[in-house]
Amino acid sequence: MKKPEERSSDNASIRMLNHVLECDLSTLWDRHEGMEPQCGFGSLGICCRICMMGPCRVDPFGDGPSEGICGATHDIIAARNLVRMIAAGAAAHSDHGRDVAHTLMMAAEDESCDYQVKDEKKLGALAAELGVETEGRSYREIAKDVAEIAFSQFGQQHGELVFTRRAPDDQVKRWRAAGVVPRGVDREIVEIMHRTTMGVDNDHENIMRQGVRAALGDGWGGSMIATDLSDVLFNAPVWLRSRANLGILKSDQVNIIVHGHEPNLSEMIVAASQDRELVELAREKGASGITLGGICCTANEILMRHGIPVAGNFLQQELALATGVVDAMVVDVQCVFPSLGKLAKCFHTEIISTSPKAKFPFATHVEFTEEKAFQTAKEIVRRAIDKFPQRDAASICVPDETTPLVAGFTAENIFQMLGGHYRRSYRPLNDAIMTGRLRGAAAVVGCNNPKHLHDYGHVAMTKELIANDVLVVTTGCTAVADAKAGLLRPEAAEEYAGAGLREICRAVGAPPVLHLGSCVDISRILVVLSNMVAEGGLGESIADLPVAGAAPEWMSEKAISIGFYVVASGVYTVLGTPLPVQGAPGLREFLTGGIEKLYGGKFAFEADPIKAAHMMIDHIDAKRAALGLGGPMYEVPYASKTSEQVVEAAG
Ligand code: SF4
Ligand code: MSK
Repeated sequence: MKKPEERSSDNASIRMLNHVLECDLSTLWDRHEGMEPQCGFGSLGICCRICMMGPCRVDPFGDGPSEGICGATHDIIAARNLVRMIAAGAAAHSDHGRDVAHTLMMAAEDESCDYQVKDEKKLGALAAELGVETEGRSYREIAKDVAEIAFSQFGQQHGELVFTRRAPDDQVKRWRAAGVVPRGVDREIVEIMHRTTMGVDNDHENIMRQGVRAALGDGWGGSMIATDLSDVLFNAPVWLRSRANLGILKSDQVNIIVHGHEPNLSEMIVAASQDRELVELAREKGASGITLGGICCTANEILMRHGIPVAGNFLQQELALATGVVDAMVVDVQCVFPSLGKLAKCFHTEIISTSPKAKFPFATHVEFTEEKAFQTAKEIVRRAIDKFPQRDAASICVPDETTPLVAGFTAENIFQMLGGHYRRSYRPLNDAIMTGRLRGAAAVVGCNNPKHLHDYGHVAMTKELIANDVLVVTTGCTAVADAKAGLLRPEAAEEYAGAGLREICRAVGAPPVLHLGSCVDISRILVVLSNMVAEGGLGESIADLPVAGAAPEWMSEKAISIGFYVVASGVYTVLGTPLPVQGAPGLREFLTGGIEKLYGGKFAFEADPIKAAHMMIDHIDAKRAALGLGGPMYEVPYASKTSEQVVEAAG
């Protein structure tokens, strides 16, 4: 069995892993080790169970069968499996977007609804972009039209998703040439399921074309709708300070953790946890107050808009329960372990499921409906308060670890931060890249995965990038890992950044790693990239920009969908765990090579985060050279081959 330090690089998690060992509790790390060796056919992507003539497994070494019973080859089998994963990931993000659109519609139609439009400025900007008439109309009428347009994007059968207009013309031309501009979010997902059923699409590149189309429907459709309409309803984020890690839980307070993804629920829990009557009730039960913390992306949603502290990321969900001070863990959808209910039985903690789409063993189900949102949120908080006196003092272990952070960046406010008060545009960012003060930018995003040392990949890669004057933007569980490691503090620029990035951070007071929100907020990164192209001087398309992406510890089907829409938007993307295509040479070759000709981006696979960071920097330097830009302004620790050539060429 691996030691705690071999499972996590995060001090609070190591402390908790020691504690769960002492208490003889099992976590996902134990289950992961018990599962080894994992199925090679599944890992390589060459097991097919699409029809019941099978399941079929084709041999990766050429000794056994080279075709399934129907004649499907390695490439066909792996491509079908992979696009079905894209379909699931895109569906998850997009269903989230649909729920937010539903909430906006309710807020528009019902004055007494618990949800109301909070950001009229963002609503106005969105209305103008979508061609919604605003003159002489109430914000409710405008919001209703915006919500209608958002709804239409899911079921649309023809045409192009409206937010694809945000992409640079050159990128859209590539999509049109490849026939992958998404028509409707749902349509592209359904077509994947049709094309991959037995005996339909049997050309791996053609199968992947539909995968790209559905993924673009996620990034430039469902996820973008989720982000923009959440901003309208709950306010666009602003920069704020908060803290991260399990030490935010307080032994003398009622502790509630919200875990999952959709802000419809978490926003109401935030309001209910601050309700005066409920805080008073908590005091009557002997607590000094109510602490709310988040796990996974719902943590990022309430951090970005309210500064609510983050309890942890994906692999910390069981460790949070093991502290013995979580009175209720409230979950909705996505990334929630089915193991939580069983583990919670060892403590006084109540696991409360809330979505009709997601029920869990040993959880109490309190169905959350937008129609009775605040009332239900109060009921949930009350349940947590009732649990407080039942804690077992002997089983309490709260690691004394929290780290300060700055979060709350968006495509709209990032340039204000980087441009300062007097240059509110993307010009300073582009200028910094053109002069070499910034070498480029990178998005480091994604989950945790027990196949990797918890958080190490995120943090090591991010430190290597910023040391080399690459500005990092982050979302999801990477953002939480970086927060815990102190990389979201402005002071981190002094401690870890190269001289060029440090100068910029000093001038504007920004951290060297900018937290842009949850996984659906990767759509904000697409808008940032489009704005950089529109600002001028860095090429005609996203594919020309000196930028790269990475997901060092990804695990989710959603991450596959994200990877595909990012690559198809022109970004070179390095994954810490390979896509399940290693047993399919033609498909692997296409995704790491040929796909670039179509869209400008491609995948690479590298488990070592430092090597992966260097691959990203090599790519960034190659893009700089292609734009005719010089090398980095200051000496940097990693000089890529390209940067040496650039320096030589510059004399
Ligand atoms: Fe086997 Fe073909 Fe059926 Fe897949 S679709 S299970 S490869 S027979
Ligand atoms: S929560 S999808 S583990 S980033 Fe978005 Fe974290 Fe990955 Fe879930």
